[in-house]
Amino acid sequence: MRSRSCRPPNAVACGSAADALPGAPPHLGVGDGLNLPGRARTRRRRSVPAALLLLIALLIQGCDRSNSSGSGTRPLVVGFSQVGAESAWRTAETQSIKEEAAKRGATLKFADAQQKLANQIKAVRSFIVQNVDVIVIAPVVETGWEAVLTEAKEAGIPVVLVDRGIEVRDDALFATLIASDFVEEGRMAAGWLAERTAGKARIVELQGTTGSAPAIDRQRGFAEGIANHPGLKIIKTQSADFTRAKGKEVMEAFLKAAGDEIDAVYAHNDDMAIGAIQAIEEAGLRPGEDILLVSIDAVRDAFVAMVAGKLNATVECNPLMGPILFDTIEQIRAGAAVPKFIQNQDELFDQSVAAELIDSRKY
Ligand code: GYE
Repeated sequence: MRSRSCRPPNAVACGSAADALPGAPPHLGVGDGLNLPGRARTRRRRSVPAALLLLIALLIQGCDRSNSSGSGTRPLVVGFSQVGAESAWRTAETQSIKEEAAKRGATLKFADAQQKLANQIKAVRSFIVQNVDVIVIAPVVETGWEAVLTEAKEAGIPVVLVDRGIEVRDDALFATLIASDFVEEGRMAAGWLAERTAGKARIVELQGTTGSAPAIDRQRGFAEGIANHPGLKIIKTQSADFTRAKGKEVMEAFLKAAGDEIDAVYAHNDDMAIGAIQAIEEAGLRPGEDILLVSIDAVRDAFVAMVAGKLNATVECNPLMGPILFDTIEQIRAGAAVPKFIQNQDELFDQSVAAELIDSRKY
């Protein structure tokens, strides 16, 4: 099944990824395995050598570490395989997860896959060897996960997916997916464009990373959204890998090939839209006026571009996953049932609200 598109009836909608879930278990503290009162007592009993006591303490901690099913008293160890650092959104997500791990005294083993599935698989295998408590993956693409997730399952290590879903036959291979509904984001972008252009525009599409859940679903959602508007036509579509540099490069090629025909750009993320804005300006046209732009993420630079009148609208995709991720991990470790899909709620912002909201944006 395609986990990213599943909408089980028990899906939890989160008003904001920054909201903590109520009733989460108390956080674990660093050094809980070697607490001070115990050591103070040993000093009073002078007959027991300090080195022996230290050895016993380390052994106790070692036994506790091997118990990965309960929440225990030792600090939580999480392995996180991140896609890379291709966009401002991605950087914000990484920062949120690192900050939350530090806040809760958890050890985060972070691996940057540089956009490669092979690197992610290697990282997950290394987390299994290190016997981490939980493995968190932001999967670069949807397919290719069966074997390594089966290995994690056999090792008894729960896997939590963040921000992108995967396609696996057995969805018991992961505990939950925390993400936005990318199809809906595409529909929202299409709805805005249909309204703004009264249903008439020749559109070029900048797609995200080929084979990734957000690229597949944002394309699908947008196509669905324009289906009832025969005057809205996609005249060119190509991947620009979610980066600014490629967004600019692909837009330059579109402008060269289609010249005056382009009325609007639909970009699967803000970074590619910002790259396209540069290409449009360099071609002597006015982004936001001669060519309309709508994209997804709602990062700070998108608000800057909207205030400047160069980007017309952006659909939010909240990257601040840290708090909800660690709440969910604590629930899994406490043995509580968690929904298979925990959905972030997104909304669309356009130029009319950009100046008013820019200072309150958190990423
Ligand atoms: O929209 C884009 C990124 O997976 C939701 O990946 C994420 C997407 C995000 O690089 O900017």
